[in-house]
This record gives sequence, structure tokens and C-alpha cells, in this order.
Amino acid sequence: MQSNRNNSLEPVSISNWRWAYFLDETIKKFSTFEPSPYPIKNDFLFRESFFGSSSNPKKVILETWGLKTEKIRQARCACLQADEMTSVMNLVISPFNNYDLPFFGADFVTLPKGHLIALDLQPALKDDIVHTQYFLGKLKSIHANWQSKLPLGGDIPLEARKYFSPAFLWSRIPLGSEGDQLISEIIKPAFDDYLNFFFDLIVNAKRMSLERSSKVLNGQKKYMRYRAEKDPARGMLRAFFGNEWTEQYINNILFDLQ
Ligand code: DBV
Repeated sequence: MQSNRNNSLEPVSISNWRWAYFLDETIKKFSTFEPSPYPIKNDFLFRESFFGSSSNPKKVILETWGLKTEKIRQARCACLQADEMTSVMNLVISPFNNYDLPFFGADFVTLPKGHLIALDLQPALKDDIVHTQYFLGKLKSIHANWQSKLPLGGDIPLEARKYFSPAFLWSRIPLGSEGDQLISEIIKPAFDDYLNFFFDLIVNAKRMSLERSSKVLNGQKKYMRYRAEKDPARGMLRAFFGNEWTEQYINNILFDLQ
């Protein structure tokens, strides 16, 4: 099947994709910031493949949405739906390094074993008080309000911890009506709170000195390299779309600042 999307800013249309609400909210927020498409080749804008037995092949579709603005180097979303069960939204918003802004990261994943929710404003320089003090206080109160209403996410890889803020919203939610209720009553308003707060930070962000900008750039590159190296979806993407395509996708599209 061909995609009718000519650039990364055109709407994503994957039937039954569970996370459409969250991408729609993100698109709405960016609409007032004169966004322009992010350069992504067709091969990565849309990809379709089949898996499972030849007698009963199942379809997997992946679409990539993306944009850039004056202060945002890249906002991109990997949108994947595999058959009925597996539904993935991996959204990362990366500011230009000449603003003291964190990354916006959302990893919403539905697998046969349940839903995984990872949402955060991730510092490029976690131990740098100038980079974090002005947003962490408020973000911690937003986090406290929602995390207390969700099941815990459990342990995360030790080496990944330094890339998360203390306000990392992290949960593993069961499938079924209880899970659906938590997603509509807790995850949706929580996402809106994190997204609205992030956009407030963008609006108020001022250009910084060259010296400070290069410090933030180093922090951003370290984050991107880590995420490219340790992408938990690598195995799944390779199984669906092959090794070579997956390595290009992860390193040249999803985490392309290295
Ligand atoms: N995660 C990605 C991309 C994905 C993606 C690009 C295109 O970075 C999906 C898809 N994340 C994805 C999938 C899983 C996870 C897990 C499919 C489930 C893997 C599985 O259980 O088989 C946040 N994502 C996770 C986990 C965390 C995150 C903590 C669980 C631990 C794990 O399985 O590794 N956000 C994610 C993350 C970092 C981050 C790992 C690291 C700094 O910022």
C-alpha cells in the first residue's frame, strides 16, 4: 500500500492507532508556532510490512510525523501499529541548543503484556542547576499529582536513570477496561499538563551565550547517542523492517543529533 503523505507534517492516518489523541494534541499546540516540515525521506515517512505465518499474515504500519520551528530543532513521532495488539507512540521534541530547554519525551507502548507509559521533560544537563532549577519545581508538583494515581512502572535500566528528571511519569498499566479508564482519565490530562508546561517554557525561552549553547549541545548529543544505542524498540523494529532500515531510522531520523 502506498502512503499519500508527501512530507512529515502531513497528518498520520493509521486505523486503530491507540495514541492518536496525544499526537493530535501535540499538533494543535504547534499550530501557532509556524512549523515547517522536518526533512524525512519517503522510505521513513511510511513503512508497511507483514509478519506471522504466511497462511495468516498480520500487517504492521509505521508512520513518522515531524516538524521544526524557530526554537525547536526537531519534533518527531514514530507511530506504529502491528495487527490489533501492538501500538507504539514514541514522541521526542528537541529544542535548539541555544535555549536552556529540556527534551520532551513520551514513550507510550501497548504490547500483549500491557501498556507502558513513560513521560518526561528530560534535561540535557541533569546536574546543571541553571538548566534545571527554573522548571523542575513546577514539574515535580505536576508529576506528584498524576503519578500518585497510577500503578508504578517498576525498575528502569540503571544506566538510563541519568537521562530522566525527578518528575519522570512512569507506569505499567494492565490491558482491558481498567487500563482504558486510566488512559482516558489520568494519562490524557497528565500528558496535557506536561505538554502545556513545556510550551510555556518554549514561549519564555531566551537565546543564550555561545559558551552556554555549546555546553547544552554536548548534553543533547550525549542523550541522543544513549537513546540511539539503547533503543528498547530496536529488536521489534528489526523484526518488522530489517536491520539496515532500522539502523538508518534510529540513527538518521529518530536520534539524528550525534
Ligand atoms: N522506545 C524508543 C523508540 C521506540 C520505543 C524510538 C519506535 O525510544 C518503544 C519505538 N519503548 C518502546 C518499546 C518498549 C519501550 C520500553 C517497544 C518496550 C520494550 C519491551 O518491553 O519489549 C522510555 N521505553 C521503554 C522503557 C523505558 C522507556 C524506560 C522500559 C525499559 C526498557 O524496556 O528499556 N525513554 C524511554 C527510554 C529512555 C527514554 C528507554 C532512555 C533514556 O528517554
